[in-house]
Amino acid sequence: MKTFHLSILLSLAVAVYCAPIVQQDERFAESYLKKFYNLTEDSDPTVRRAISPIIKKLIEMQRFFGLEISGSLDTDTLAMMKKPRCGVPDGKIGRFSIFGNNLKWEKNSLTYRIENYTPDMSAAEVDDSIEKALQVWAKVTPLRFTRLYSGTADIMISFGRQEHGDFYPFDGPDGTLAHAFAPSPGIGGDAHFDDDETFTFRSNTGYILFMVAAHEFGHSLGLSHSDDPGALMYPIYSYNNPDSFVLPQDDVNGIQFLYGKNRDPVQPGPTSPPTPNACDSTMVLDAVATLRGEILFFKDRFFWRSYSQNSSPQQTLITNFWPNAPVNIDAAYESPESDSVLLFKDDQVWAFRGYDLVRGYPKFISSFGLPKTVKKVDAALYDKASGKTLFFVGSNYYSYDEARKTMDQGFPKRVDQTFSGLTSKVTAALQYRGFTYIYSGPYMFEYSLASGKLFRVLRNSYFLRCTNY
Ligand SMILES: [Ca+2]
Ligand SMILES: [Ca+2]
Ligand SMILES: [Ca+2]
Ligand SMILES: [Zn+2]
Ligand SMILES: [Zn+2]
Repeated sequence: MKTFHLSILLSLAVAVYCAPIVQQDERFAESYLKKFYNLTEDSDPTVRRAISPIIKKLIEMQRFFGLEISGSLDTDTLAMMKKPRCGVPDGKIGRFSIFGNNLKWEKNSLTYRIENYTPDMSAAEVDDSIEKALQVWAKVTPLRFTRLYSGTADIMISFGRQEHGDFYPFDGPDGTLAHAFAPSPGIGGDAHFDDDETFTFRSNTGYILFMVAAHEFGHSLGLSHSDDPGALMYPIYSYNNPDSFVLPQDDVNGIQFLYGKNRDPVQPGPTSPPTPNACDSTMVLDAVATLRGEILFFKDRFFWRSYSQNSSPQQTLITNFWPNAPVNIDAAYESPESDSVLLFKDDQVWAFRGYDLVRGYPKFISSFGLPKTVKKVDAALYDKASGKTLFFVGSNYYSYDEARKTMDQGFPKRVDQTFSGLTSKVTAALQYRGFTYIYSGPYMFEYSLASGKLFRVLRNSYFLRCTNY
């Protein structure tokens, strides 16, 4: 992986060597850390420090986002910095957090006013998006919102571009999408949207105003950012269908910590499943795969990345890594032949090289030559020694030759014929350091694929270590 050490970058030699791009990235990273991690100009440059303030802030940012703590501006870190996000700085590491001193409204009846409109949407669509975004919070608290059409409301809502009347100018298209102020009189509670963005009601292009507004109103009510990648208060924008959106558990915990529960006798709407927890010993993983030496563990909308045996696995949303990827996948494997990771869901397969969807994907799984009767695969395993990929379907498995790109003759075979003792359903599979791991529920069977010998029965936690404390 390409890494640029910021400290080295400051030296002239490197700057001359690859000036335009690198300097641009370095400046971009520095302004990102100033905006979101309170990086300040070094007041006394003559004081020698063991670790530069930039690297310290970079590490803080990598920790918040669950990136590898490299202390350098590596490609993953730069990619995270370039994602569209909220303009409010990131706070402490941890699940939901609040601004200092339990900053909250001392009343449950709040007013809001929409001061102006974006040309991207009809006024009715803006009104509806704002109303629904406030209701996200009202549903789980005693908070109630009343719209004002004139005068000063607690939550003043406006669209603006660049310098727009506070000390936090917007930045043109992408980057910062919006920001909002914590509860207090005056500008407190107000939410500003960057009108250099294209906002949308519910289309796939542009930013869903409802999602951006629901996040910003979390700030208006007193929540700071969460490092739970499943939380609405995670600082990075992610697409959600506004019609089926349910406030994630972490945000419910946060807002109820400040305001308590909704006291209505009839609780409106469903609740959302919590973000999967590596410490849950009953968890059944959807799929497991390697990626350039790392292990990826898939569950629901998320996956964990395990960089090495020495660092704890980091959780992220699948769509934060691959915006076009499916969620709740069935199976996954890495094909070294095509340097890509393949994700399976129902009768389709997606291939990604780095962050990019490979051209021509998604395809139907029948394109491998699997029989039409196979509607989905339960797990996929790439065997390094033979260059074959095994597809597990019910109590059978098929073999695919990666080099010849054809299915092998003589299949399907019964799983328990090759993998002794494996009579329950295969849920995921992985080959790592020469051993073959077949997952069945929360258990993992360790085999030698060559001899078919079963060595150990382990739990998920063997690789996906629980690091909560
Ligand atoms: Ca206000
Ligand atoms: Ca922007
Ligand atoms: Ca599976
Ligand atoms: Zn935010
Ligand atoms: Zn503003």
